[in-house]
Amino acid sequence: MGKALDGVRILDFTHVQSGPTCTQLLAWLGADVIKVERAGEGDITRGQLRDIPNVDSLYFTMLNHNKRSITIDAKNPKGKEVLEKLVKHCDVLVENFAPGALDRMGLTWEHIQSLNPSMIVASVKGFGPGPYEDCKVYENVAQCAGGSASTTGFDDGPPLVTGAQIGDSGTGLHLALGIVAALYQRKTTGRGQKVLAAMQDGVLNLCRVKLRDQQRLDRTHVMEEYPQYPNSQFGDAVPRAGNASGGGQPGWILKCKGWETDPNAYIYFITLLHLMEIFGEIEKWTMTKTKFEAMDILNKRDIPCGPILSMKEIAEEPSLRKTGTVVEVDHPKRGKYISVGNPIKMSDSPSEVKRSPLLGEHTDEVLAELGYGKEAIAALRAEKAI
Ligand code: CAO
Repeated sequence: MGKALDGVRILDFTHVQSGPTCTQLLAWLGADVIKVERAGEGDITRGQLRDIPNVDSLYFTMLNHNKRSITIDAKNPKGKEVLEKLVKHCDVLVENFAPGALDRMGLTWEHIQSLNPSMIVASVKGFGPGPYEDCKVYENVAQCAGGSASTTGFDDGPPLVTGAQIGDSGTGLHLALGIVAALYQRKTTGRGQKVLAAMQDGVLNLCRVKLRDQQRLDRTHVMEEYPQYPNSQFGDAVPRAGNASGGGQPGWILKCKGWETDPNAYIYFITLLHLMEIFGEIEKWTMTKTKFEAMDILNKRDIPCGPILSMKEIAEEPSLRKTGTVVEVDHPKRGKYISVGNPIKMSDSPSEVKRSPLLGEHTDEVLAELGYGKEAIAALRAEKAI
């Protein structure tokens, strides 16, 4: 069966997490993703948080499925020539270098346009235009600058970052959507365009309900679904809401049977009036049930709730395996590992998860597609351009 993005070629200049999340999704949707890396080290994550010596880390393998890898020294004149050929050959360039790095490589928007006017140039940056536009940014910086940290945690504690990678993976998702829309628009205009997803903006988009609450607070000075109501004071900014839900349905995390020893023996419970008193009473009951027993009983009565699942439980959950949301992948150097598959399911564009490429695994193959013969490839290699 074909794939939604069959025929789309991506020049993937991404590294670390945000950019690779985007290009991995595009690859699952069928695009041919050619990942350009520096010879030797490659994407820095190949070597970070390794669990097996000298083998690509899970950090790398789980973010770079279904891609091809080519090594090019972008600062070598001959390497630059190869890159320029790739610019002409591809539909989209995706990058998440520090601000200015692409320009310093000579790949300015104007130059790319002169080589290929229909090329879409998609970037993740930490901040959009403004006072911080030149800053380098990692996940937690974006969570802090995008409003997530100030609204996460308990009222009497410090701001907290969340384990969900909303700054990196969240922004990668936003960028992928921008690229797909730009490809669609190109069908009528014939032109490429720049697509920018700033991490601060992506996090703020995911914290949209908290900006809603800021305006409610400005007007009414209290918010009845927050745990601060009615017993403590609201200040002038949206407070941390503990485990209260961000929607109109107040909820809390309650202990279940086994909570004394199992850090994840809890259930998320949603209810309405007299919150804390009700939660207190319900918790007396949930503490007599495991979280799964409570889930079964409550769902039969149409009461929304959710067990706190550990990563171990998620990894072992048969229904997630069945849908391909959790997949087992075989890698020539590390053997079998599990990963998150494509969370977007399409009836006419199924995703198969293929292992991540070894560093430079497809250099010769891609160069041959660009028209380089064996001798030319050997010469490039001798000059360390590839
Ligand atoms: N050949 C030659 N040079 C290459 C190359 C190649 N194939 N690939 C990369 N380089 C060079 C770049 O040109 C750059 O060189 P200069 O700075 O000298 O021009 C250099 O490698 C470093 O790139 P970088 O600035 O992107 O990397 P960094 O480690 O300094 O910063 C990061 C990393 C993530 C902070 C930065 O890239 C960034 O802010 N990116 C945007 C935001 C983002 O995506 N953050 C998410 C990171 S995941 O938590």
